Amino acid sequence: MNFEVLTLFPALFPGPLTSGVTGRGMAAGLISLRIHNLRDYTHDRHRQVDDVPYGGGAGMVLKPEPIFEAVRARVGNGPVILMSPQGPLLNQAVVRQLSAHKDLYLICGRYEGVDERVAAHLVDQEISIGDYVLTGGELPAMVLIDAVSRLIAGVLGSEESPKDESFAERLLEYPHFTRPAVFEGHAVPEVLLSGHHAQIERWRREQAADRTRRRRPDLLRGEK
Ligand code: 4FV
Repeated sequence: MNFEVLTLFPALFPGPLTSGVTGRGMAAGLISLRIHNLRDYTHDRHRQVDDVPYGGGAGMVLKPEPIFEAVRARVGNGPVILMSPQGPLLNQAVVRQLSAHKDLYLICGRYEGVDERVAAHLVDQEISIGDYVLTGGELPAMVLIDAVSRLIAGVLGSEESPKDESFAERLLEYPHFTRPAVFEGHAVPEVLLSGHHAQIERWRREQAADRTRRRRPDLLRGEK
């Protein structure tokens, strides 16, 4: 999987992605990151990437020209995604869909946002990581890269497994326990020490369903 990222702050990358699973995935050549500096697609001596909003109002808006030029010069031919609060929320189903592509191109907004003609006439989809406003699209891009990378074959080592994890079946995950069997008087559930796999599997399914019912009933109703 090749990730291309268009950003005003290329130095933020690869950042946290060099550690752990994604770091190993990059070292193994299973995932690659190509960072593009938006300013490299300007041609005026001020290298202008933003301008005042038509209609007035505070803040600045990213201009369309450098973004269109950058995307048209891209290496890959997978989906072009604008990270933005206006997009549908990223979830595991969307992550799974994106992981089927060979490459993804991620556009990171800054300031008040990006000229609407980018969303309307250039990108394949907008994606939001949550209903809150960040200072930039770089952290959302890293979140998406991390989540998608986990599903690339060979990226997860034996100590992790994408199998039956949270949201795979729209359920929260069952509780995990490890040694010691008793910690500060809190014991691990007996069934997990029983070695009785069928009973353990049933307990885990019940736990996942129960905590989903209590904490995230929206998941059971299949709400987006
Ligand atoms: C965001 C989000 C987000 C909006 C204005 C960057 C900021 C600034 N992106 N999910 N939530 N972006 O807040 O994806 O341009």
